[in-house]
Amino acid sequence: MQHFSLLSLIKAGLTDQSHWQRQWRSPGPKSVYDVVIVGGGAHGLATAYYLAAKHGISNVAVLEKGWLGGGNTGRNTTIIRSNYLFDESARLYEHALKLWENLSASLNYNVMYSPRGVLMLAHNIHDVQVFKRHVHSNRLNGIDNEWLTPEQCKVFCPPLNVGGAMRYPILGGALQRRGGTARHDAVAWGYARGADSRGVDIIENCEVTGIRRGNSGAVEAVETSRGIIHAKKIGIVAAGNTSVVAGMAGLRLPLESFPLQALVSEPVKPIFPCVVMSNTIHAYISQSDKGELVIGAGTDAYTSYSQRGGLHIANHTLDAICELVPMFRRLRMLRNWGGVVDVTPDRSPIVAKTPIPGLYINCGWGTGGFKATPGSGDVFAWTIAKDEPHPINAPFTIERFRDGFLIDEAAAVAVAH
Ligand code: FAD
Ligand code: PYC
Repeated sequence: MQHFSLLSLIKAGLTDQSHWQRQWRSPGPKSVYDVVIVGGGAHGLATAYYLAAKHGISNVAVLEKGWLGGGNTGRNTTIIRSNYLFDESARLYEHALKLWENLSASLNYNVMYSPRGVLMLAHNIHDVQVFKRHVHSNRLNGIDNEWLTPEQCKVFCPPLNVGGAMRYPILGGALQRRGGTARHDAVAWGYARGADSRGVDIIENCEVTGIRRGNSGAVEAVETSRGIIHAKKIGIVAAGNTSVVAGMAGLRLPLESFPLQALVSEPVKPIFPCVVMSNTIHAYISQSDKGELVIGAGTDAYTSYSQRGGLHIANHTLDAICELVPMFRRLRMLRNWGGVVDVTPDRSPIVAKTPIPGLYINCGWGTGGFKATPGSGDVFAWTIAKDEPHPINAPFTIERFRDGFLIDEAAAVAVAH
């Protein structure tokens, strides 16, 4: 029998970490690209993929300061759903959900999309009214969503505690059966592989440090830790850091950045059949295929670029989850981590051209952009390729904050933060 050292496995590209790194070329930058995408998260990679696959634009570079999917893409709790209140959001997230349904086949890469149902729990009269309003609004938009009584919640998710004296009693829930989860890093890898095979250059460890504009004001190049790279068009998809990168071109954005954290428990046998969200107590639970309970907590109260959240926020979430599912008291937590999300005043994203010729931005997904990945990449690629928005992202402009056409999902509580 042959024995291999870890080093030899890494050199041969056979460890888990190097598995994805060896799948594409990481060439030196070319002198000029048609499009440079700043940010190698799943949104940036999906954008590059659709530019090549749908618009025939493959002279594209994706520049990532770290490793692919190492930002929020690889840090989120992977909840996928399209049960947003307003028509504009419903169209955007439903477009994404439809793409999720065939994504593994389209990419020929298993992203482990699992439509196991997302159940949003109501704990007070306000929740009940808001979620019932969502159910009606979603149905008018052709999106599945249904109201469950506490007893029906218990049938759908048996570990839930629907009786007893609780601080947060379960008064019912809104269930989107087509919602679910996917494997986050596989999404980044699948899009990266698809983009690479169509000729896109993916350049890791390449931080963008400046954006150069010509006399006309149009973008011309990015300055990076690996030198200057010329580009006719630049798309910024740098969640959490968008204001910093856009500021390099002289563009101010209505964004704030907050830490958001998640935790996983030790792995256990399958016990939790669906995704449960509780907006009121800022807790989300699902079980990964490895058996870990994946638990999302709330955002920190203060702005920060730190990729870790306050311990008291995690403690609050665990308190609440142990009330919702008392058997979880016996579990140990394995690890926690944080990401940095950028949020707009109305908690809806900006996916748009900017006033600077050749500069496009995709940001402001806040705590909820993973679910949007395929739809976001698709409509952003359209916007860059045609220099005009796709009808689905047309409302998601920067100008809406000046003109007052907000898409106020913050007030609509489509997500808990
Ligand atoms: P990222 O994956 O963060 O990619 C941006 C990339 O840009 C990063 O890799 C970063 O390194 C790179 N970058 C930044 N600056 C530069 C630079 N100067 N030069 C080069 N590269 C740069 N959403 C959901 O829909 N469902 C959920 O359940 C969910 N849970 C979440 C839980 C947590 C704990 C967190 C943190 C987020 C959660 N989200 C969720 C939100 C979701 O993760 C994000 O909206 C989504 O992943 C954003 O994807 P992205 O590709 O835009 O960003
Ligand atoms: O958008 O569904 C969501 C979500 C859950 C946890 C964080 N975001």
